[in-house]
Amino acid sequence: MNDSKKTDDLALYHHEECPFCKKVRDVMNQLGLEMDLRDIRKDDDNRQELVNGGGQQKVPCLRIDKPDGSSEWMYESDDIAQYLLERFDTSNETRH
Ligand SMILES: N[C@@H](CCC(=O)N[C@@H](CS)C(=O)NCC(=O)O)C(=O)O
Repeated sequence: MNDSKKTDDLALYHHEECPFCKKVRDVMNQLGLEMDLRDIRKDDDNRQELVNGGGQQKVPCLRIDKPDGSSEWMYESDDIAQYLLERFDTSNETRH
């Protein structure tokens, strides 16, 4: 995977039955991203991490780890999709 698709600083809290989560996973697949997926129904540690870190037990939530050690917890599937597209979608870039 080239550096432009690196997602080491990202994790998606989700569960399989959630349609908003599916929407985000579809965008990830469309962009060819592999990401740390943390299912909150299959693993209670993931659920607790989400509640303790983000403050709400709501999915999807994208965790963005910052270089200074802090994390941003992004709720709302539309905001997450837009963030991923802005950061990773290179299909409209002009090639020289
Ligand atoms: N507007 C939100 C809706 C997310 C949502 O309703 N997720 C459900 C699961 S499908 C959930 O986690 N609900 C728990 C809650 O809202 O507290 C989005 O687009 O991400």
